[in-house]
Amino acid sequence: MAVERTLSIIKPDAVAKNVIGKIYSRFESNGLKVVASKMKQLSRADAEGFYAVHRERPFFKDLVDFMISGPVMIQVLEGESAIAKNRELMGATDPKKAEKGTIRADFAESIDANAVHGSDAPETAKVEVSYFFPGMEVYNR
Ligand code: IDP
Ligand code: MG
Repeated sequence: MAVERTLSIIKPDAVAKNVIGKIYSRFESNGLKVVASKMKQLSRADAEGFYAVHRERPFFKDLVDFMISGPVMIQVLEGESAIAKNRELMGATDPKKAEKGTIRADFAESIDANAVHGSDAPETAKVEVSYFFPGMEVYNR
């Protein structure tokens, strides 16, 4: 077990629903600490750069349009196995397939508007944390 840092985003749908606090509370009651945070209206360039790995996917334009449709809340979470723990709390990408009690099952409507983002591996966590919090130290191996 190792203490890790991961990047989390509360997407525009969940910010608009006024459930930032409810989602933070899931993190806090499951051993994850918010160690950096900011609310931001992403530009198209911000969102395209962040999701560059999905550039060739058919849903890329819709994803970017959605991510810039309103402000997002961006945070770095820290804790034991933070990357996997956050993914577990988030639930499956498609909220209809997400396990009961997960953030996506409870707060998301569709695969497009699915409430949260979370890094999926140590390498992506490192890149994603520095994308929004340049200079922040990450030691994930
Ligand atoms: P993840 O957010 O669970 O890691 P990814 O496969 O990395 O899922 O996809 C990134 C985001 O792109 C998803 O959260 C979702 O908003 C969107 N997305 C993924 N697959 C589809 C799809 O088949 N249709 C529409 N949007 C999708
Ligand atoms: Mg992903």
